[in-house]
Amino acid sequence: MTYADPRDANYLASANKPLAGELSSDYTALGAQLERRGIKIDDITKAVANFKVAVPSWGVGTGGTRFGRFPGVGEPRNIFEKLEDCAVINKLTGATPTVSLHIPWDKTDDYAALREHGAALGLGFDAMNSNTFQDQAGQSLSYKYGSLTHTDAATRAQAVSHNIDCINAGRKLGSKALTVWIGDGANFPGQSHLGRAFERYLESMTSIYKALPEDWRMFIEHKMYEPAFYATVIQDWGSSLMAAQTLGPKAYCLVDLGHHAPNVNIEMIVSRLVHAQRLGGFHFNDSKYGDDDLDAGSIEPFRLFLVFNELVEAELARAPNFRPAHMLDQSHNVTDPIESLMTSAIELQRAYAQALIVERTRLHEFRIGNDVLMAAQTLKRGFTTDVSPILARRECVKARRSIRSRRIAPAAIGRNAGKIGRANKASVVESYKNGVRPQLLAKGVRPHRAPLGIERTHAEV
Ligand code: LRH
Ligand code: MN
Repeated sequence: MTYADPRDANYLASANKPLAGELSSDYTALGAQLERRGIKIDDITKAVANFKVAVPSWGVGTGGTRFGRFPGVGEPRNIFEKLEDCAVINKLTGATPTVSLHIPWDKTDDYAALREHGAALGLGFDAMNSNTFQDQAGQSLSYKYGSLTHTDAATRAQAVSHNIDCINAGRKLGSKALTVWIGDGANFPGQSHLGRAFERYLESMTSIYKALPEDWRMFIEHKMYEPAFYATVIQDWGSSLMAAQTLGPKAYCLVDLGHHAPNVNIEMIVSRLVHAQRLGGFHFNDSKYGDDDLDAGSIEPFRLFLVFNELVEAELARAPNFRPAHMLDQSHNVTDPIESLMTSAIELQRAYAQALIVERTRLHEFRIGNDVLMAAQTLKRGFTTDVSPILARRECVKARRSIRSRRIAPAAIGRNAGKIGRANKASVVESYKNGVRPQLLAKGVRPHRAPLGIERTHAEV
């Protein structure tokens, strides 16, 4: 029995061929529409093709919530397998050539081998993420009451050296940035001195900053609450910007879309950080209530568009020091992580394309003339234009459809050797033939990932 490897170019081409006709007529129609607005569709397609976003290594496994985790079949068991799954996302979207690691979740004793493995999969490494919001086995001092801002100097020093370890690991991987998010804060008024906690933060971050290689950046990630439920030391963009400006030119502010109170105007924050020349990058996701880490563009696509509108304005204005690092930071509990991350990468491309087709000259005139409605409508027209043909031209949507219908590889079962695999082999093959995924679901089996095309001997099944 041979299995199709959706990453195989011939396979993709054969899967895409039947769709080519309808795509080119859709693309031509959209091209004509944009032409009437003075916009060249191929310029937009080229810009979207160059849009890249990093995938979080922690996003390819099932995240879970504090109430439970329902792991899928064939979950990656280590960072090497996580990279294999990230490679599938990049192969099928062409938009995710780098992976952002989290230490110690992705700790390995051979970063050179990991770098090679990544390179062999066509992947590089984006910002490293430190973790002083959990205690690790064998850790001498606990972060229960904080890490970089802990009242105990030895605990702060422990957290500082962990961050420096992350930098050293990143240097071996070719990463060029360190993202520092800490959960430090208080649950009760009075528990901590708000000013001194911030000063301890700056003192610790200064030590980490000194360890940054010349060509590295440090991303400070603010968050309103959780795990602290009264005051968080880096609670908002203001605290983050003050810290970045205090630390030095390599320090930037990272905006995780889920780290704000509902209805906060995030695009305004982006505009201010661009003005301050301290916009380091994003953790894209979506949320309705708290830090829900849902798929980007799944709840508030208009808000995502408005964020990209600010990025396009900055790009067109050639804003100084404007080099945002784009990353996804999501947690997948009820969807297939590979599909969710592919979909999210494409939703970012969509928001970017929509922002790129806004008629900026007309918009400017209506703004200067205070023609409020026409200004609002002109901006919104970018959002209401269906740019799917541009995204499809990027060969991504079609591939996704194809992987849906054929995404079965025995190795998927291999990873979960044992009863599950054996029991469902028949049903897997059945659905493969029919190319219809729901059947599997009906049988309660998730035809899940394996490093597609990497066959494990059936003996393992
Ligand atoms: C904190 C956060 C941070 C990561 C973690 C996985 O909520 O957004 O970026 O370290 O999620
Ligand atoms: Mn984040």
